[in-house]
Amino acid sequence: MRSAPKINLKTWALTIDGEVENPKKLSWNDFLRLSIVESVSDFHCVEGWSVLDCRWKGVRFRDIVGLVKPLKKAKYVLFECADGYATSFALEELLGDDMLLAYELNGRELEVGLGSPVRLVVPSKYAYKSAMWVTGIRFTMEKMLGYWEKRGYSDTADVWKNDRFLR
Ligand SMILES: Nc1nc2c(c(=O)[nH]1)N[C@H]1C(S)=C(S)[C@@H](COP(=O)(O)O)O[C@H]1N2
Ligand SMILES: [Mo]
Repeated sequence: MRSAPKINLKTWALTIDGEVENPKKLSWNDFLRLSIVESVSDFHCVEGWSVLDCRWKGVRFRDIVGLVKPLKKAKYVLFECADGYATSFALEELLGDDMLLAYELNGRELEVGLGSPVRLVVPSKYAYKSAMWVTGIRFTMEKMLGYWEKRGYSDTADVWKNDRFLR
């Protein structure tokens, strides 16, 4: 885990690009104008702990998809973070109701140490897939491996299949 980056909301931007019809660069205010939902889910770490009933508030990833309109050839999504961290998914894995770009947890704005202003929440995957301090979302044709995935952690990271490390 790298240390939390200093982020100024006045200059913060979320860049969404790659294989999409409508690339976007959202300011903090643009982001808050997207449709906001709440979603309660559990959070599982690959090291064995879980946090149950997290009440996240944010924007559904699916709505981001609707905004930028990925091209047919976009099959994967890479999340890039202000601290240099990255992780990626198959696009189809991110379309569920509880995949959020979250900015609040249990009624309070995220603290910097929890990924503020925006972190990804993907409850079906181990926590290393939940990118904090997200500043870039890139739709790609090819799979791009993330930080831990390059270092031997499972790329699928499915909590229910116990996909922790490459086997
Ligand atoms: N940007 C960024 N996101 C990150 C990480 C990181 O180092 N940088 N660490 C990951 C790992 S390994 C874990 S276990 C979770 C920790 O999230 P938590 O502190 O909210 O439990 O964040 C994930 N997201
Ligand atoms: Mo982790």
